[in-house]
Amino acid sequence: MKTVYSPLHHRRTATSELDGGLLIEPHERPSRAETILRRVTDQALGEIVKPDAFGLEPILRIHTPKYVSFLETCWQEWSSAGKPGEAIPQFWPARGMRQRPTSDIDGRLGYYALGADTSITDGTWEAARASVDVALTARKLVANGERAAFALCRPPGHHAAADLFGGYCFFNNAGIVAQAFLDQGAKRVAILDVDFHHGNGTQSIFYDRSDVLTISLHGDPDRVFPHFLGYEDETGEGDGEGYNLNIVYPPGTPFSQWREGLETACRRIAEFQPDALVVPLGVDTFEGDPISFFRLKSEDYLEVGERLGQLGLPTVITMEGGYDVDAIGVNVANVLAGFDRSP
Ligand code: SP5
Ligand code: ZN
Repeated sequence: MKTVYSPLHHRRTATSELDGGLLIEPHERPSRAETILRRVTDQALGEIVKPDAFGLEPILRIHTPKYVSFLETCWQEWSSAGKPGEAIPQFWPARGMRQRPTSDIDGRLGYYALGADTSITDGTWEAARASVDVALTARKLVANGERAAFALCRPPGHHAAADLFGGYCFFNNAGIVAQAFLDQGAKRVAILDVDFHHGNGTQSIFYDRSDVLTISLHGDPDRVFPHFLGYEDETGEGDGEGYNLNIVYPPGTPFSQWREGLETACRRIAEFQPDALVVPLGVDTFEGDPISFFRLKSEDYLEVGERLGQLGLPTVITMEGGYDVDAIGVNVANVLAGFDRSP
């Protein structure tokens, strides 16, 4: 399948992530995308395509105008306030607090943040915009008849909600693609999130809707980020009741166990009869991932791709997490190759 890629991802080159009480080099780094690009090129999996520009309109179908303009101006406000480092949120509207500040950048930053793992830097806006364009270009390829397309998105998107950034995400690329399918005439779209972490942003965006089925397979949030969402009793609300499915796993989960959830997910999708499928793909399920706790092996990703392909749906795959940079290229390319070889 074709891969959509933009070198503008390099504009997202943060230097600090708060982890274990230290500011470390972020796990979500530019070499991730470069390693994937090299592998899909070397394996000749398909043409590498540059993105078209889609503007803000499809983003504003998912994200609030205030959030979008905050992201656009945050770095400028932060740096012109004379702050020496990257914009890292420190203060939140925690329990018992009430107001929403409109002036001070620390107050606004905390309002729109879901965690302190993600800084805002010079170039973050440009890279996040380009990442959406990559995703929407992959969608257009599929709408124009490709069986599937791979959006090599960076930064990732599935933790970003309508007005929240964090978990290394700013715009919900997969959600924007799903909404674009609907806006172009699809009746139903399924999103199957196979990243190690719960797709909290995607779940929250579509939680009260029955036109988008959201499914996420992930590490038990009682033990791991995003901590406060992603439990199995979250099944949707209102019209969306029954249209969200969370499948959680404990530390040490091997592929033999993980694939049972994939099978459950695929059966639910087939029953839903969507017009299109979006797959937020993280390979942080890999046994060597530095921040995760599943035990998938490189060859397992071939079978993951093959099972996704067997659904027989027009499919957009968006890149999410995966932090073992040495293995990320092989693992992602295996998913794509597995998909392509499925009948
Ligand atoms: C897109 C995606 O995969 N985002 C994940 C964001 C996770 N951020 C919190 C990471 C906390 C890492 N703690 C690491 C402990 C390492 N021993
Ligand atoms: Zn992840």
